Amino acid sequence: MSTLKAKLAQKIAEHRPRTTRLVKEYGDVKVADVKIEQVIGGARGIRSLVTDISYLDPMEGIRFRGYTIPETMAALPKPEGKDYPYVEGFWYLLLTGDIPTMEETLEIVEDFKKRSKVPEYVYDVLKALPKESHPMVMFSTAILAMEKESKFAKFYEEGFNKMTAWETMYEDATDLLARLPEIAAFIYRYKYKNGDIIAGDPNQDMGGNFAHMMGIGAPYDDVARMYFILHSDHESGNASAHTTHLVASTLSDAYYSLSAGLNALAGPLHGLANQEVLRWLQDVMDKLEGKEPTEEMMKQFVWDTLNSGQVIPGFGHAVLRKTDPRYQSQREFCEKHLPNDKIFKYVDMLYRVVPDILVEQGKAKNPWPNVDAQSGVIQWYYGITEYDFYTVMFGVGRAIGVLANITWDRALGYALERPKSLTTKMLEDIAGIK
Ligand code: CMX
Repeated sequence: MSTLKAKLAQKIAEHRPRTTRLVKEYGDVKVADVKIEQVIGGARGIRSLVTDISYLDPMEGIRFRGYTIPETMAALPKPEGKDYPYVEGFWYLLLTGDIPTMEETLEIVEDFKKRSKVPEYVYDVLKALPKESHPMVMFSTAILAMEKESKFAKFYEEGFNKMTAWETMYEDATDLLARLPEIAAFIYRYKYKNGDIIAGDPNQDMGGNFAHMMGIGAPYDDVARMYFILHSDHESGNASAHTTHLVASTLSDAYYSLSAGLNALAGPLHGLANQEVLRWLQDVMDKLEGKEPTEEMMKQFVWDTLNSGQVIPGFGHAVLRKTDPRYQSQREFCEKHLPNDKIFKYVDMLYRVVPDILVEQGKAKNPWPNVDAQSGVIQWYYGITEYDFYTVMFGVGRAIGVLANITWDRALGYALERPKSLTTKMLEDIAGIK
C-alpha cells in the first residue's frame, strides 16, 4: 500500500467515530432554519452539506484543509527552481489534511506516472465526435467513456462492503487524476493544433507534463501547477462539487460522478465564465479597434452589458463577499510575469470600474471579482487564445477537489442525497397566503 493510501486509511479510521457520534448522539440538534427565499432561490446559504476538504468563508475566501492560498503555496514541496508546488503534494494535503514531505510527494508523482496511460479507445471516441463539439463535451465524454475501467464498479459487482468501499473509490480517483492532463492536452492539440499531439514526458510532474503536452515552455509549467491548485476546491455546495457528490451518493463510481460534475462546470454562471470574460473583453477590444479605452469608455461598456440584461462575467459570487483570493493570487502572478500585457491592463481596469457600477446597479450581493476574472488573461498570454478551452483546465483542477470529496464520502458512508420538495401551494400555505 502506498504511503498516501496508508495515511488515508489511518485518517479515515480516526474520523469515522466523529461522524457516527454526531448522527447517533446529536442527530436531532438543529443546524438551521430555512426561509422561502432560500427554497426558491437555489438553496442559497442553506447549511446542509458536510466536507472537511475545504471551507469557504464569505469574507476571507477559501481555506484548503485549514490553509489559506498563500499558506498552501508556501507549505507544500515544490520542484527545484519552481515557484509553485507539486499538484501531487496538494492531492495528499486534500486527502489527508497533512502537508507531505518531499519524499511522500515524489512517491505520488511516481504513482501518477504509473497510472497515467490513457486507454486508446478514449482517443477513438474523441475523434468520432464532431470537431466543432465544445471541448467540455469532449472532456466529459472522454471521462465517461473510461467508466469501464472503474475499480469501484467492479468491487460493487463482486460484493459491496461499506467499510472498504473508499479504497476502490480512491483508486479510481487517482487513476482519473493521473490521466486528465493527457486527455485535456490531447483535446487542445487535436481540436486547435491540427492533431499535432505531443507525447507525455515521463520525467515530469503533473504540472510540468501538462505544459509539455500543451507545447508551452516555462514558466507555463508553474502556471499549470498554480491553476490546478487554485481551481481545485471551493467547499461542496458549488455546482460542480455538488453534482459530483450527488451522483456519487447513488453509489455511482468516480467516472460517472466526475463527468456529471464537469457538465455543471460547463455552465456560463459557473466555470464557463472564464471564457466569457475573454469573449467579453475581445468584444470591447474589437469595438475600440485596438485603441486603449479610458475608464469612462470602459464604464460605458459595462453599463451597456448590464442594460442589455447580461451579467458581467468574472464578477459576483454566491458565497464570497469580497475579492476572491484566487483572483488575487493570479493577479500577483500577472504583476510579476506580464505587468505590461494589454489584456491584463484591461482586466485591471475592470477591477477599478466594475465593483462601483455593480453597487450602483444594486443587484449583485457581491460586486467583487471571482476566480474567472483573471485566469483567462494568463492563458491568453501564454498562447492559449482558444478561450473555449479554459473551462477544461478549470475542470482538471476541479477534479482534484471533487475526487478528494467523493473518496471521503465513501469513507464516511454518506447517505444517498435526497432533499424533499414542496409544491408552490404548500409554500403559499406556509406563508399564510389566502
Ligand atoms: N453582473 C450583473 N449582475 C449580477 C452579477 C454580475 N456579475 N452578479 C450577480 N448579479 C445579479 C444576479 O444576476 C441577480 O439578478 P436577478 O435578481 O435579476 O436575478 C442579482 O444580482 C443577485 O444575485 P446574487 O445573489 O448576487 O448572485 P447569485 O448567488 O445569484 O449568483 C453568480 C452568483 C456567480 C452566478 C453571479 O454573481 C454571476 O452571474 N456572476 C457572473 C458569472 C460569473 O462570473 N460566474 C463565475 C462564478 C465563479 C465560478 O463558479 O466559476
